[in-house]
This record gives sequence, C-alpha cells and structure tokens, in this order.
Amino acid sequence: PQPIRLTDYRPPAFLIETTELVFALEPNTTRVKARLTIRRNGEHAEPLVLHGERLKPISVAVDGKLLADSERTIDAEYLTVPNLPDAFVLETEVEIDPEANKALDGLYMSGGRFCTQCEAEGFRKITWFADRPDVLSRFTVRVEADKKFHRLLSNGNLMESGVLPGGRHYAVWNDPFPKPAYLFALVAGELDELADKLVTMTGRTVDLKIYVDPGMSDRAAYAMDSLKRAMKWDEEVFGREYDLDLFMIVAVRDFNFGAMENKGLNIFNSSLLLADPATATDLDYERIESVVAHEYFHNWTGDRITCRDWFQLCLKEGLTVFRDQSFSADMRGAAVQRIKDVKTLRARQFSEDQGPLSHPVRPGSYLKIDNFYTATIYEKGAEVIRMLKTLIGDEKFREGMDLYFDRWDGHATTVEEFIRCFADVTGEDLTDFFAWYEQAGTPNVTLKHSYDADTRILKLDLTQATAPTPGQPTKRALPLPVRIGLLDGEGRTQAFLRDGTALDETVVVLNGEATSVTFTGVDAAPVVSALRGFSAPVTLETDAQAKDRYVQLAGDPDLFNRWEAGQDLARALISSRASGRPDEVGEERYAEALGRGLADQAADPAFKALLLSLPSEADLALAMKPADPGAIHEAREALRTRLALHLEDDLKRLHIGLQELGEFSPDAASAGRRALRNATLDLLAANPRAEVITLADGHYRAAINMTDAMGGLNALMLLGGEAFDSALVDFYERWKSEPLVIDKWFALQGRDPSDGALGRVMGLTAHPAFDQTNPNRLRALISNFAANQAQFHDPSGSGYRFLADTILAVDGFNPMTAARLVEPLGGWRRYTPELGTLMKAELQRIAATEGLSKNVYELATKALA
Ligand code: DPP
Ligand code: ZN
Repeated sequence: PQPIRLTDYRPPAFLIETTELVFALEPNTTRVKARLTIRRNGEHAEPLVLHGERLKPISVAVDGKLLADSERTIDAEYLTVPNLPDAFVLETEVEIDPEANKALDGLYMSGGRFCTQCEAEGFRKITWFADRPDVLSRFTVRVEADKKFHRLLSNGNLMESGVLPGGRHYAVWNDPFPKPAYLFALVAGELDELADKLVTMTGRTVDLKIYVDPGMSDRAAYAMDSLKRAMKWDEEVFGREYDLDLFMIVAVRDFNFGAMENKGLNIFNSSLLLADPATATDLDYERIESVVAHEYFHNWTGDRITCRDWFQLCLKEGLTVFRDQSFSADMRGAAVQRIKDVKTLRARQFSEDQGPLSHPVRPGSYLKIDNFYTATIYEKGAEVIRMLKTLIGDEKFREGMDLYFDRWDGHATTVEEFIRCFADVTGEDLTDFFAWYEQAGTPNVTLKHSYDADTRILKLDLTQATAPTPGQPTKRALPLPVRIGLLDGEGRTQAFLRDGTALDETVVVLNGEATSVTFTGVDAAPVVSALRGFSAPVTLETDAQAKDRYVQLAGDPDLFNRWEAGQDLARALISSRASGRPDEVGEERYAEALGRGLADQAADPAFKALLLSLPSEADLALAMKPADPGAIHEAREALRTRLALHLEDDLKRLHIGLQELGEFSPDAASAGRRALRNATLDLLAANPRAEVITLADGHYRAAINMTDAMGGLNALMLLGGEAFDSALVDFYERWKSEPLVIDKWFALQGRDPSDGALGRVMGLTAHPAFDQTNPNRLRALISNFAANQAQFHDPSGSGYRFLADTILAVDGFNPMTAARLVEPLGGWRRYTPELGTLMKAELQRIAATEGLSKNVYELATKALA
C-alpha cells in the first residue's frame, strides 16, 4: 500500500454544494439515495472521482439521465465519471448491509438500533461522496424506517415527520451549516429521552436532548448537567455560543471511539455517558464531564472550523483537548487536574514517543488515518497549545483565538493558519514555535544551578536535546517555556530579581540548545523549583539532591512540583531496589515525608491520594534501560510494603475517618475523599495479613457506590485468595445485567498482577459474557491485560502470543479496533533482549499474515522498522 503524504495535498476538483439523502432503513438491505449538486472547482477537465466502499450499486444519473455502465467506472474504492459539465446534479442509489457491519464505521447496528460513525472515512461506506474534510456541503436527510425504530434522528433541525404506508414512518432533517461528511450522523431506534433547555448568552433557548436505552434516562442526568456547564463555560471563557436550536446526544454500546462530535447530534460510547452512584465510579463521572465538554467544544473547534486534510487532525483535537482540560481544571481544581493530565501524557504519549510509532503532532504521511488518533495528536497537541498560551500570555492567547474564530468560521483550514492568528495578534514570528508540530520526540532538558552566597547571585544553565525518532535522525532546538520559582532551605518562597524586577516566579524560555539565566538578590542557598505546572512536555534532569526534593515535597507552593518531588524520590528508590541496592534509610525517610503530607490539614484529599500513589510500572519502565517489567513490579511492590508498614496507623486512621456517612455526591471534593480512602486501602493491601483482608472485605461489602465497591474489590485482588474469589462471584451475580459494570469486572481481572493471570484471562475469553465484537468488552479484558506489566511480559512470551492472536482475530471484522491493540508490542526495543526478541517475533508473525487490514499492517510494519 502507498502512503498518503501531506505534500501531495491538492484542493478538491469538485465541490458539493448541497447533499440530499434518503435512507430507507432495513437491517440487511438499507437503500441510500443521494442527490448532490456539484460544481467544478477551478478550470480543469478532470473526471469526477467519489469515494465509495462496500456499496452495492443500484443506479447513477447525471442531470436526470441514467448513466450506462460504459459512462462511469465503479471499483472497490471509487466511482469515476468523466466528461461532466461544470455544474450538474448527480443522483445515485446504493444498497448497504448495516447489520453485517462489525467494523463499526459507516452505518451499523448496535443493540437493535441504527447508528453511524463517519470520522475519519466512514461516510464512503454509506454512499458515494467526496469523503474528505475540505468538501463542505449543506445536508438534508430524510430517514424512513419501520415504526419500531421509533426515533429517527440526524443533524440539524427537524423539518418534517409523519407516517408512511406499511407500518413505516419518516423524518426530514436539515442542517443549515455546511459540513464535511465525517460530521454526518444518523440514529434510528427505540430510545428514551432526557430533555432540558439552556438559555444562551444572547438569550436564545436551546433544546437539549439525550437519548439512551429505554429505562436509562436517569443515568443521563450527570451528562446533561455537564453539558449545561460546558455550554456556559465556553461562553464565558472563549465567548462561544451554541448555534442551532437543538443539541442532541445519543449513547450506544458498540462504538470504536469514546464519542463523536457530529454537528448537533453527538454520538457517545455509553461508557462515557451513563452514570449513577451504584454503577459508575468517580473516574467515570470525571470522564463523562470532560468528554461531554470535549465533544460540545468541537462545535466551534472542529465543526464550524474544520481541518483542511487529516494531517491537520491536531488542529481540532489538540486544541479541543486543551479546552476540555481547562474546563475540567475550572470544575475540579487546577493542580489536581494538571497532575492527572500529566500522568496520562507520560503513560500514553511519552511511551509512544520512545518507540517506533513516534510521530509529530502533525504527521507527514500515513496509510490509514484511523491509526493517528493517538496520544501524540491529542495529548501532546494540547500541551503545544498550553505552551503557546504560556509564551504569549492569557490576553494575547484569547485575542488570537478570537481572530481564529473570526477569520476561519465556516472553513476547513490548517495548523499554519491557526498559528498565524497568534503571530498576527502578537506581532511575533512564531516560525520556531511551529517546529513543535513538525518534530517528533520528547526533548530532554537539563538544568544545573550555581549559587554564590557572597554576591547572592544564582546562575541557571539549561540545555535541551531530543533523541532521533523514525525518519528524523537530527533534531532542532525548540522554544521551551520553563516556569521557575525558588524556595529556601525551609521551603519558604524566596523572591529574586530578574533584570532588576523582583519576582516570586518567572518563565525562562529555552530558545536554543543552551541558555543561561542569572537571578540576583537571592538571599539564601536556593532550592530550584523548575518546570512548575509541567510547563513543557519534556523530561527534566536537574542537579537537585534528595534533600531538595524533600523540601519541595514538604511545601512547594506549586502543587504539581510538590507531587513531582515525591514521584522523583519514589522513582529513585524503586530503581535502587530494581538494581539490587535497596536504600532502606531513604525508604524510611520517604515514608515519614509521606506521613507528614497525609497529616497536612491544608491539603486537598484528592491531592493526598495522588501523593500516595507511586509512579506506575509503565512510567518506571520508560526510565529503566533496558526495561525489566518483572524486576520493576517486585521493586515497586517492595516499596509499597515498606510504606504500608511504616504508615499503617495513619492509613487505618484515615480509612476510618474518611468513611462516608451522608448521601452520595459526585462533586470533586467528595470524590477526592473517596479517592484518598481507597488509596489508603490500596496501600494497606501491600502488607497482606488476615486483618487487612477483613478490612478490604468489609470495605467491599459495605460499599454503597461503585467507587468504593471497586476500591474494595481491587484491594481484595491485590491480597488474593478465597475472599477475592468469593467477592468476584458476588460482584458478577449482582451486576450481570449491567454491561458497563461487567466491563469493570473483566477489566479488573485483566489487571490482576498475580501469577497465572494469563490462564485466567484466556479462560475469561470463553466466558459467556465475553464478546470480542464489542470494543468496550474487548478492551476491558485485553487492553488491561496488555497494560498489566508483570503478567503481560511473562518471560515465556505467552502474553505476547495471546495478544497477537487476539489482534489477528479482531482484524477479521474490526480493523480500527484491532490496530489499537498493536501498541503494547511496539515498544519491543526498550525491553530486555530476551523479551524484546519475543515481542518482535509476534510483530513479525502479524505482519506476515495474509489478508491483514491496512490499519494493522501499517502499525505492525512501522513497529518493526
Ligand atoms: N470523536 C473523537 C474525538 O472527539 C474523534 N473526533 O476525539
Ligand atoms: Zn475530539
């Protein structure tokens, strides 16, 4: 297969001004009629080439005249019609089979309902079209179906509806906003409605409707509340108002993505929409809030202004993630949100960047764009926007955004044009900054400090370097904002002078390979608190000593760095253990510092919960070269056991003291207390004894919400034995009719770090409730197992073989989801040679398989290159 390259971009040869579609829905034989008004774009004589895949052709007509077979060509990917006038009407009819569509793109069925997923290239599986984001068209959609499909939904406004002969009915929808085909949506089926209203900033009333499985509308209440808060927030923070009179969300159970921002009709994976205290955890609530906001925010950053081509994906995704992170920070507290976002970035993006699949935020080529919905495009894309805001300041950032909305509303554009808006409002040349979009890899920054007590001068020397990544052997220096403050030996903030100005904190911009900066008036030997708030997506090495980290852990006013100091200390202690040199004195000291952190009355419980959790095994594996997951797991557990022993009384006291007495509330403060209480139990479980088993069992059985039930079950899993076995049976029996809860049951067992996990996971694939055609269920078990460092990386290689077998099986019907399972094998070069060889062999076996999808082929071959 030939890659598609950014440099090959050509404007569309034809534009489609209006699109009228008629769907006669039937599970196996849906007829789709399209009437397109088309205009030649520029002076040329090229034929019309429209995308179309898996379509059964019925007819093609131009300006009312049916075309003979000789007048057009239809192959597996295109409809080609030569010799056309400059403006004409194309009418086509095709037949498709939604029920057979297990790839879950285009039109398919989930739970007996029709639904669609068109991003990135699903629309071509519905009808012939210019399925590219720079062809924007006005859509009118008529949906006809049997009355048992009682809601008939599409984008925009409902124009008309009524009954038809033969027990059928219809609805006609019109979307006044021109949009690319990837934002098209259609839903038909039996659904309950939760309705609400919102009055916008200019006083317009918008109807809000969430459609869910019958009987589930109560569970959409939190999503509705999140939607209303997100709509108000976008008005207040970005000045953006909603545009249609109706905004709809539909939840479906079978979905490749998390959710999709179709104009006026978002479609959600039900796992990111439905919640009540009994069945959803606090993490579910938090994700619902952020994803509902994310998809809503796309209305401006994605729908009204869309991407010229798929290389610009970060234009909408990185920016919209930045917007949803900012929203969550305002809803839930900036420091805790930032720590969680950085944890995700490190776990997903940093590991991607250290492997063969490393790519720039704006990639230059691809085989399947589906493979580029990555942590780099999303999470690093958001970091780039955050840095831009740090570099130019809040006001200029807002001015630039306003200009972007003004200048590009209603268009498909590029990252260059986005950045140009900020260059225009600041008058700055942002050419260097643009390199963040084109250069892959995580820069490594070093910081050295020298302090002269006599002159009270502090000199900081910063350098940066980025290791080569595939296709980019040499790297340039990037403009890097490093936020810095100083503490004294007691942890108090020290003011200092920079160019004569007294400051508590400053941003040093590392603009080349090396930069030095001098602060004067520094009264005491400083502890340098650098990269505050994680001001750039880099790895940082400093000359700080353990004693400096303890000063920061005790009281850095920048809560990100306070947390980070603890993580750095833990990383060092775990790596000493993993290399056979445990630092027992250091471990005691660390435990004592954590104890003081827990006792700090001023600190937020959610923050303390983060303080208590050690760096993940995946995070530790990134720092160990080569990585030995077994040794990391042992070392991390050993440190946890020592902490549990040392802090036992504190942990038990907190566990009792934080017990919830009142009503459940999903708010951030209550969730923070539950997180801390569950974190204490998690740590106590590292020191297994009968007493702790009783405690965990009591926690599980007394739980009146899913957060605590999962906290108890997780602790029982870590403790193992009969109590865990019986709780697992109890949990399943209790929740077997709730698919989202049973996903959690599978996920937990995928994560089980105890020996024999693979055998149990393989056994679970034969469980009657396991269904590999449902992406949620598949990922619950398989992706969690592949992230289970200790067991997936079993020295026998059996974990790798199992994953490869699963990828090949799933590729037969759902390539997009199969491809997302390849990544855990991709990091093979980072592991010990024994493990790496076994991982590589499985990638080779995958790549050599006949009939592989482009999706899996691309990732497997890139991982081997
Ligand atoms: N639906 C996915 C998202 O919102 C892709 N656009 O990120
Ligand atoms: Zn998005």
